[in-house]
Amino acid sequence: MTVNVEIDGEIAIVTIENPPVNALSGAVRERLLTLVELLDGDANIRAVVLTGAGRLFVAGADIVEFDRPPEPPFLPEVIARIEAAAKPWIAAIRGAALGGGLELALGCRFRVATANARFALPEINLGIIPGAGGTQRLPRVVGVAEAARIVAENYTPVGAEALRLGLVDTLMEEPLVPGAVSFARAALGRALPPRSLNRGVSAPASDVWAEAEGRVVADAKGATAPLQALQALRHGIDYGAEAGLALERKTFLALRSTEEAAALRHLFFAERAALRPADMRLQSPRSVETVGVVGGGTMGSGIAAALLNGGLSVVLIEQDEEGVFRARSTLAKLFESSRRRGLFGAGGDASGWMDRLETTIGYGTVERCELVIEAVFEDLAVKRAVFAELGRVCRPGTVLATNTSYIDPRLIAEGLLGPERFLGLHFFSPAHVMKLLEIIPTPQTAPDVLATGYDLARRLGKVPVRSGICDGFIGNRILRRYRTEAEVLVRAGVGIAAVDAAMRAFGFAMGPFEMQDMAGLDIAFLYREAARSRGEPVPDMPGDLLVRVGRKGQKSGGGWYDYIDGNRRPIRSPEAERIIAPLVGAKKEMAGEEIVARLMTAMADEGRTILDEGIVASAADIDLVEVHGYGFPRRRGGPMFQASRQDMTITRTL
Ligand code: T1G
Repeated sequence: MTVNVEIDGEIAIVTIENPPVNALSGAVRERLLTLVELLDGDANIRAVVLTGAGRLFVAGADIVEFDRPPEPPFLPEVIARIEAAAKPWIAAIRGAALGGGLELALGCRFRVATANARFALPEINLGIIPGAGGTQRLPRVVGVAEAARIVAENYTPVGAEALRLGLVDTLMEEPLVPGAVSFARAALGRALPPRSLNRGVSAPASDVWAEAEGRVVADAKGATAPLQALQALRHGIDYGAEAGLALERKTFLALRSTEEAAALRHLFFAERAALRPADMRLQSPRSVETVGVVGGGTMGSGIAAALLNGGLSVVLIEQDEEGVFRARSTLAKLFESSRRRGLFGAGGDASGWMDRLETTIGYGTVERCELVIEAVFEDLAVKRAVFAELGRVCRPGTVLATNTSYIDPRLIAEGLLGPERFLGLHFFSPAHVMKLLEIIPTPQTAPDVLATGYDLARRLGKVPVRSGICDGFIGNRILRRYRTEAEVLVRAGVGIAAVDAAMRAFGFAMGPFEMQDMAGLDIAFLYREAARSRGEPVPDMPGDLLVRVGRKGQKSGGGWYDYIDGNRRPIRSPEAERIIAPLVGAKKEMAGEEIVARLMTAMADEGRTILDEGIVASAADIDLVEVHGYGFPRRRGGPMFQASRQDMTITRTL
């Protein structure tokens, strides 16, 4: 780590160089504080340009430090000293000014930036709020309404938008630093603007707060930080900047040590580590620009949409005109949904999304694909037939992938020409939304083919998790255990609705029974029946009794719950309870926390078994599977994180 100083005439140039993202570690803060004193005392210096080495300005505070008590000098103190400096500081920003990086720039008298520079206060994604003046300086620079969106809603102005807001004073081309030095010289010839914190700010119309609060609470999904960020901002508007700073710091310090913040930091680092496993760091992926997708059903179309969203070209292969028509109409809907979700940027530019899609019948044009993903019916014979064709018509170097969700990829690849180029890429439905990608190599998969899977995940903005080969890989195995444990509770007399309510209160969008009604009870039933036909001692479960009388979930009009007139709202079903009664004990009251603990324990137990079998590399990977593939509430960190915290609690109480 260094913070370098160069002198250009009467201008000092201070460059933060703390790879990989110029995080404001304790050493950087210390050096900045020393420098502001030095430069203030140097009569030859009239202004200071502050910039970051490399591709971005500053990514924020050093998140690694958050697992320890805060260490002085504290960032608010450093920023306040820069803001109070006798010589004006000019922040020269390229790439990104995030979190504490934006707060540091707001402490400068001016901000100049390149057109690609992004400005954000992403602290709420870490379960905290800005802790170094962002909630107070920002509204005084850009106004309350815009500041509320940046502080509490992840609004990220870029370049020209930041200029329009007044967040930057001017945009400039590279080379940035010489431009900033010239800007500084010119600024010295004019009256300086007021320091950010001293700028006037008018209280907004009362509906601004009500609207912002409504949006923030609606989007928060139970997370506490966004609303508290907004409250800190408002406190400073209602009671003055000093009061706002005090509440901001108090709230930041309180949130920094919460379970939620620890969980979100755990996922932050796990997501980054997942993209760059140690054995892939020296592997070059094969070049892929055009991807074939075999099968235009729900999964195939979703995968095609994810590929198109990632900027790749797609050849979607169907068997007949009807299949092509169905796939194209599905893709048109997915295009609309991606555009509505803002996936094509503010301008809504679809960057030739549909132009990069070719739909075809048969394998006539598949030889131009560098990767082909099979997404046909989950049947071994059908998949084998597809790969027999692909092995024959694709170029020898083309990577071949199966999207199977539970069939052993080795069986699918049996007899395949060039098995080293084959692997499993298990997408999760809806594939253009769900971030999880389970990557399943076979023993023959070549390292550069595996690296191609990881590179595809990166380009699609997905979270890759490598899985060994077992029944259900990682996620479906844990899901089976979770559902079984939920049925064990019902068999013990705990109410179906009580279990679902407990898991919803924990943060799941749906409880296990509501979710199974949506997905279909027959999947678990058929799995258990298959095990029974293999002679395995699988006891009857309440769900089996329901399926046997045709109650398969929403698709059959009822499962664990009743559904009236096609309405998807689950209604308690006396009929279902009558059917499962032979397997259910006397009614048993169980507190929601205990229900959660039982189901978390079951998930973590299965996770530990999966780890022990070497199916997955780390407990954190299991958490990524659950959070990004199965709706595990992000602010809880995942079942393995939960278990580790319980263990810590147990250790602490022992
Ligand atoms: N602290 C420590 N390490 C960080 C970091 C940070 N803020 N940001 C990134 N890294 C590491 C990351 O773990 C990875 O490590 C490497 O840098 C490259 O990251 C006081 C309290 C900046 C947009 O939330 O959004 O300021 O795996 O793979 O895709 O109010 O990193 O190589 O060992 O993500 O090019 C607020 C978080 C902090 C920004 C770059 N700031 N970072 O993306 O690279 S809290 C953030 C990002 C705060 C103040 C509050 C992204 C990026 P490794 P990467 P990238």
